[in-house]
Amino acid sequence: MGVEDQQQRRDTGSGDAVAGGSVHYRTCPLCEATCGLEVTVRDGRVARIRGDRDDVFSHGFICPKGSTLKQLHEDPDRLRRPVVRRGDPADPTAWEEVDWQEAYAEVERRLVPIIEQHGRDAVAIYLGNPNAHHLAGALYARPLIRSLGTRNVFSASTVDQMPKHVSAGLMFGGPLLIPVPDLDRTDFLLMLGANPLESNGSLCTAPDFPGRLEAILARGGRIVVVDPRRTKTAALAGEHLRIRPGTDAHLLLALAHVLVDEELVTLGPLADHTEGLERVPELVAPFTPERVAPVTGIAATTIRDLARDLAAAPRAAVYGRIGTHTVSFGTLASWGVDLLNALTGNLDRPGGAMFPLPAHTATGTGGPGRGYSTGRWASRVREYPEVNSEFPVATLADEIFEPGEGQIRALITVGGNPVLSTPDAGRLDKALGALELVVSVDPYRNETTRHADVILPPPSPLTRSQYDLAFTALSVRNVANWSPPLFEPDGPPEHEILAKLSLIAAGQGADADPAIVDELLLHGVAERASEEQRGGLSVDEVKAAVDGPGRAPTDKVLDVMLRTGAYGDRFGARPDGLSLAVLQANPHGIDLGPLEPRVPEVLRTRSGKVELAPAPIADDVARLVADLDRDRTGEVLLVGRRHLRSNNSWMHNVRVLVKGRERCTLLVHPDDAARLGLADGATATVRSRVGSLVAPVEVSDEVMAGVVSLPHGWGHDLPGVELSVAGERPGVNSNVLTDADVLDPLSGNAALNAIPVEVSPVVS
Ligand SMILES: Nc1nc2c(c(=O)[nH]1)N[C@H]1C(S)=C(S)[C@@H](COP(=O)(O)OP(=O)(O)OC[C@H]3O[C@@H](n4cnc5c(=O)[nH]c(N)nc54)[C@H](O)[C@@H]3O)O[C@H]1N2
Ligand SMILES: Nc1nc2c(c(=O)[nH]1)N[C@H]1C(S)=C(S)[C@@H](COP(=O)(O)OP(=O)(O)OC[C@H]3O[C@@H](n4cnc5c(=O)[nH]c(N)nc54)[C@H](O)[C@@H]3O)O[C@H]1N2
Ligand code: SF4
Ligand SMILES: [Mo]
Repeated sequence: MGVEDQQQRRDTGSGDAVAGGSVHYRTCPLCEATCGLEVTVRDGRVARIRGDRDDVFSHGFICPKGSTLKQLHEDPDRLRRPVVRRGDPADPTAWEEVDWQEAYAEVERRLVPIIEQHGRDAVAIYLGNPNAHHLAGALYARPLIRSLGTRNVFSASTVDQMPKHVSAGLMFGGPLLIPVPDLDRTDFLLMLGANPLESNGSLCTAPDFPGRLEAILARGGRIVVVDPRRTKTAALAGEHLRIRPGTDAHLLLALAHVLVDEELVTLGPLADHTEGLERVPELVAPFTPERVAPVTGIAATTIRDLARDLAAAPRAAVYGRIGTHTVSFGTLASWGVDLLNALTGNLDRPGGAMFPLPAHTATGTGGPGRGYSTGRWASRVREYPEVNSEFPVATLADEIFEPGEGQIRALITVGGNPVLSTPDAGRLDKALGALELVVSVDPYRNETTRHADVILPPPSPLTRSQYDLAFTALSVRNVANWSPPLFEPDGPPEHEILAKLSLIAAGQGADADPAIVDELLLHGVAERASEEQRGGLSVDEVKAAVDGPGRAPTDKVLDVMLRTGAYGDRFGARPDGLSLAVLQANPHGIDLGPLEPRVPEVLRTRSGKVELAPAPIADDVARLVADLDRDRTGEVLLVGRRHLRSNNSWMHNVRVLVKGRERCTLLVHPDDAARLGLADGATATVRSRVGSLVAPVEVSDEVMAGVVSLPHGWGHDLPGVELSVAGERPGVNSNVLTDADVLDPLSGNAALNAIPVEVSPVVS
């Protein structure tokens, strides 16, 4: 293991021994791993952050980002007050700090006429990744969307995991019914397009993912990593299959083909709970290992052996992430993963892929549900189907540029940086510049928010309570953990900002009381709670039960969810059950045990069964068959990568994370370097159908020949950006190369990997 990995385990944060001070525990909100942090505060400042050894889930694990909550809190570039832009973003005098009331008034003054003149669809919203990591984003984004009343809803989900939502929706009946690999009990993990040694895991919440992988090997299990690059995860696993980017769906269906062909299919616990098994043989028939081998670059014998080993393993889990989702066959690959889990008897079985039961949700009631569908409406310009009430962010620029009824004229961004994170970013950057109004809820003036007319900055994460609604539902153990705010906020909390925007959008004016929205939200959950426990508390009694001095409105809503949830105290009916008060008394979290089988009651399909061959997916297989015969000679394909010390686009302003060697480099295989005349340390021009950039070359056989790799989230040198540290080494924006026209048709997810490029030396 290299130095960086060791640092990942090390238990220290900001350094020196801390004498005195008070100690606080909280969950890190920065990535999906949800590590417990121990924060020492002295003289009103963070003195040290390290891993909380007593955290029931993370047991002291921390990565280098966890301790930088201190630096983020103290970052002088973090906005403390709203700013209004009155001129060109690049002109420093154009940016004026205003007070909150003025900022809201400015939003009202400019937003309301746009709605009145051009209708509600003229205002779009983009929600970024951090919204999934805190209560305000998770609870208050929906009311905002509802008040806006627009169909132009976009989010980072369509540059990320939307294919998983679609396959889960079609197979299990709900977009959030995502099976999670049971890392701690599996004997065989087949992992495609994920690099948890850098990312710390995704759609699989497992603090100390590296340690959990090592434990698989230590107990005699196997890990096979499928990735075009020999990542740290591949190195740890010891078994690495290099795959041609964009061909995981082909591989997965070839594995299924072998299972069918060699009669290795065993549904195990699912035997009485599936529908559509009879369609599987015909769907996978074209994907013989021999035909798929030249496409994927993985030998036919290897594919056969892998399928046999998967079938033979006592407990196996197949897991795919970013590399399998952000490609044009994303939904097929996502289906392929769970199809394999099902066909090998590993779906819903310990050590296989299982459904978590988080504390804030109730158990399913059983019986068939209403099923899942997409395309209830379509986007205006490209007619992309709505998926989970969103359109692909890849088409946001189209909707801004194309004149006509319904054209987007204003955009609200909340915790997102689409100028660095979405495809054909150069075009989107221009599109944002052409809007009549941009409002951003964001702590930084960055590549996206420099286009804002008003920036409304939320206070630092250390000023809010923390409970992970999203990631407890994707977790390898059922765990509940709540952390109180550590410091007083230096401005209104984020739920209040979002409530204010909701009220403005609803026409109630900039002076309306945000408590109106708090009350609506609480009333909604209280009403449901009251109905669910027939004969129990009235709505008002539920509301009174979760009230408390100084309690944030988000925490009241959470308390209702917890108390009526699967482990809840049902407001006293189950005295040893969970409530916010119980979590408050347990600062290291509460472990609710390993995942339990949940089929069939978890299913929400119309049939009440696991749908193994849902029609929209079955129909899309023809596209994959056609791709088998595509001529690929001479292709050079671009893929992305993540580094442990970064977090998408927004943590490059933390000096301790960006020091050291340049990380925004183009990885090129030595054979390609020789062929293209590229030397290590030289610069190369990379060109795609939509854009080009110049990046420093790092020659390495880490990547396979015919593949180049560039991380995303860089390119901080745009005029008007106020990130002093990030600006020192801006890097380049890889998404100027990704093509907004190439997406996964079923989910609308952008293809951010497997981008055809031309690479040539820069001649100086
Ligand atoms: N080429 C390529 N592109 C990719 C990817 C890839 O692998 N390759 N990955 C994709 C993935 S998985 C994702 S999730 C997206 C991310 O895409 P985005 O969500 O658009 O981008 P982030 O970089 O996460 O930007 C987060 C923004 O939120 C702000 N922020 C941070 N904390 C808070 C907070 O508490 N409240 C608010 N309101 N704002 C906050 C930051 O300042 C920043 O502006 O990028 C995608 N883009
Ligand atoms: N340090 C850090 N941690 C993060 C983030 C971060 O930016 N930095 N971002 C967070 C977010 S928002 C997310 S969604 C998660 C993502 O978590 P992961 O999915 O683990 O993300 P990556 O590290 O990008 O790993 C993707 C891998 O896919 C490979 N790949 C690319 N194309 C293909 C392909 O066609 N097939 C296959 N099989 N592999 C391919 C890449 O080489 C790379 O190794 O990480 C989260 N955690
Ligand atoms: S792994 Fe993720 S949750 Fe854990 S400390 Fe690092 S950033 Fe925070
Ligand atoms: Mo993501």
